[in-house]
Amino acid sequence: MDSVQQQDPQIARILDSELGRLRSKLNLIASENLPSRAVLETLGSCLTTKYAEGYPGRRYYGGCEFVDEAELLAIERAKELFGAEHANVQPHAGAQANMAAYFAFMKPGDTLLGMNLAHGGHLTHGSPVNFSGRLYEIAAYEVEKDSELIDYDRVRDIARKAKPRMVVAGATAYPRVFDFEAFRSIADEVGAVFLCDAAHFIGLVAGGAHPSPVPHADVVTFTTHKTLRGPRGGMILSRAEHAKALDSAVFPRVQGGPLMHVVAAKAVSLREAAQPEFREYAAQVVANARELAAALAAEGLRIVSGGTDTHLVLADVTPLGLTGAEAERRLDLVGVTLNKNAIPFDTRPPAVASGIRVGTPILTTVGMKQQEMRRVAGVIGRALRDESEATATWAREEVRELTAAFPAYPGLNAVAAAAGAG
Ligand code: DSN
Repeated sequence: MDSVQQQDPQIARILDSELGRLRSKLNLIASENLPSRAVLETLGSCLTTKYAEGYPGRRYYGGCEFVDEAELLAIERAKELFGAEHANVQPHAGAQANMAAYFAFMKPGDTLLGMNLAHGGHLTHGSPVNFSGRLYEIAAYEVEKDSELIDYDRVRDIARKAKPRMVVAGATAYPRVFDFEAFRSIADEVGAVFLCDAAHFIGLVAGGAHPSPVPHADVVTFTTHKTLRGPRGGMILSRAEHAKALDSAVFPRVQGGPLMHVVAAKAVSLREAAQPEFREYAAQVVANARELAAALAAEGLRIVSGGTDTHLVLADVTPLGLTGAEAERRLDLVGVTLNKNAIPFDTRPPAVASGIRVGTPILTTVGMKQQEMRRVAGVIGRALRDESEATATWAREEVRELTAAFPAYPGLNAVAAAAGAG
């Protein structure tokens, strides 16, 4: 701790400020979470120094005996937790996990069927500005205009016409459970590989609060830092038959040396996710999101698809006469952090958007429950409807009371966390 403060006061101040921000705002970014202090300490450990290109027992560097142990633990814990035949714990992020999985099964020019980004998909599911949209022919499915849900018969029709090599289920802003059996049957019918990008909901799967894609998909990719509450990073699960193709796609095709401090921190978070308390956490994340959706609807926002099955809610703010960008700005002023988000069939550009996306992983980690969700929705609704200074003062006080009662990282010193001293 002292060394950062003494050697680099500018960075020490930034670390302190960021911890202060986490503690003083209501953090509703659906893709973020607060990993445990054990995860933070492992991230700040000496494992960051180690080059370990290759896999346990097959490295290109000496001195890997201890990082081998860490990686094997992460692999075994992932397989056990998710009931998977194979795990690769090295992807630096979700995008690299997807890239490796695509490289394992597709050649440039092959067709990928994924969810349209504008309807909730992800950049790596075929956006023209991403490598996926540049390397592959893209066929996209969307939600239906009336229900804002996926119609699986329509996905099947698109797959029959496009004949994709890979079908991808998964999204960043779809609040509903994907029908994995339907995707399996569609993939089988057209002879495609079925990949589920479970980045957003994998922690709910670990905690038993969401169906698992593992029995249905050929490959499951995800990030470890969202609902799973681990370090920033990616992971791939698969059937044993695909292990070799996926491993060689991660290294050496997509990545070089794995980040061994992150791999070890993944192992720590997988152990945490296997504990009974994590099941309670996952169930509460969903209960909180459902409560938040209902309370936001009562505040006059339109809830996309009418509700949620997961940790996130997509809400249309146009009934309040606002854009998503304006809503994000107004809420930031009173201490509520979230992101503007396109809603299905949005007529506004993504940088403006008509909606906001809110998620409950962080509020649930700090201990909030349904009654706090009603207060959070009250802050959002009133701050969006009324820009007066009196309302802003009331909203800031609500945020102050809630964050004081449910602090992020109580007792933690920001610089000490970064140094691994806790
Ligand atoms: N950026 C992530 C999210 O916010 O959903 C997806 O990668």
